[in-house]
Amino acid sequence: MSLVEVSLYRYRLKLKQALMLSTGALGHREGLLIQLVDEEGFEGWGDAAPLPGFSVESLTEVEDAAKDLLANFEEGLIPDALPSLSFARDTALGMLDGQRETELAVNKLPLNSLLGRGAELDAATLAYPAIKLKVGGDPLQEALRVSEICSQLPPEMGIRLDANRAWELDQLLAFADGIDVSRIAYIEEPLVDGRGLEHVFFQSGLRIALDESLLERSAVQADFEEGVSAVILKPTLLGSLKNIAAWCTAAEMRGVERVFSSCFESGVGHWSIGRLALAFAGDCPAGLDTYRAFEEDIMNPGLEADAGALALSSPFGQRYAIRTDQLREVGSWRV
Ligand code: OSB
Ligand code: MG
Repeated sequence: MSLVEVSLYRYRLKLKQALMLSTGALGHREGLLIQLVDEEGFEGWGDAAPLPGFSVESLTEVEDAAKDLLANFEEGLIPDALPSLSFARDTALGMLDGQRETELAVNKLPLNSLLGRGAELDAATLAYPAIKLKVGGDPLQEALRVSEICSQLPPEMGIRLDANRAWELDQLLAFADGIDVSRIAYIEEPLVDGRGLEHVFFQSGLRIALDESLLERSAVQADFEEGVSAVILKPTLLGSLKNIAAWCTAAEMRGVERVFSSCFESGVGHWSIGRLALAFAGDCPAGLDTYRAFEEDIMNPGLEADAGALALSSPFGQRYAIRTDQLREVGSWRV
C-alpha cells in the first residue's frame, strides 16, 4: 500500500439531546476526519474528536497540528501527545489495510445501553445484554433508583454503574448499603480523585472498573487494585493502537474485562472502536450505544443497531460511503 493523498475534513453533527459536560451543554459534536487514499484508490478514514472535559487536547489544537503533520504524512510524525489524532491515524491505516478484503463480513457487537442520571428505563433497553446507569447524586436516593431499576431487569442482564468520580468513600458505602451489590457487574470510577480505590471492594463488596484512572497510569506498569474487574477503554482518550493494545494485554493477564467505549465520535469513530472491541474484547458488551444520541451522521448508510447489538460491516468501503458534501474540507495534500 502506498499513499497518494491525505485529506483533512471537519464535521459537525447534531445530537438528539444536548450532552451535559463539565464545560457546558453540547448540542453538536464536532470533530475531524482524516482521509488516506492509496494508489489503487482505496480509502482509510480516521476520526479525531477530542471531547471537552475528558480529552487533554482541544479540537483547535488537533486541527492546527494535523494541518502541519498531514502535509508531510508519515506515521511516525504524529506525536502521541494528541491522543485523538493518534487514534485517527492508526484506525485510518487499519481501515485502509482492510479495504482490499473481497468478502463482506457483518459482525454483531453486543452493547450496553446507556441510561443518564435522571433517565427512565424504556422497552428497548430490555433487549440489551447489559445496561449502564450513571450515578453520583445523593447516595441514598441513587440507591433507591438503582434498586428500583434492577428489580425491572431480567436476571441475566449485566448491570454496570458509572459514578464519574462523584463520591467520597463514605458516600459510596452509604450507596452500596442500599443496593444488592451482587447484582452489579462493576461501578466505574466510584471515588472523587481515584485514590482509595483499594478500599472499595473490601468495604462495599462492589467490583470496580477503571476509566478516568487509566489516563493517570501507564499500561506497562499496570497494577490493579483488588476488586477491579474491568477497564473501560476509550480509544479517543488512550490514543495509539500501541497504547490500547498494551492496556488489553495488561488486563487480559490479570483476568480483567476489556470494555471498549466511545466519546461520542462520528459513525467512523464508532465503527473503528467497534472493530477494536471485536478484535480485543470478543463479545464483551461495548459502550457504543452513544451512536443513538446522534440525529445525523456523515456515513451513508449509518450504522445499524438491533436488539442491543451494533452491526459492523467490513471492509468499510463495501458497505459505507462518506458523505463528503456534509464535511468541510480543511486541506488536502499529495503524498
Ligand atoms: O463516563 O464513561 C463515561 C462517554 C464520554 C465520556 C465519558 C463517558 C462516556 C460513556 C460512553 O459513558 C458510553 C458507555 O460507556 O456506555
Ligand atoms: Mg466512565
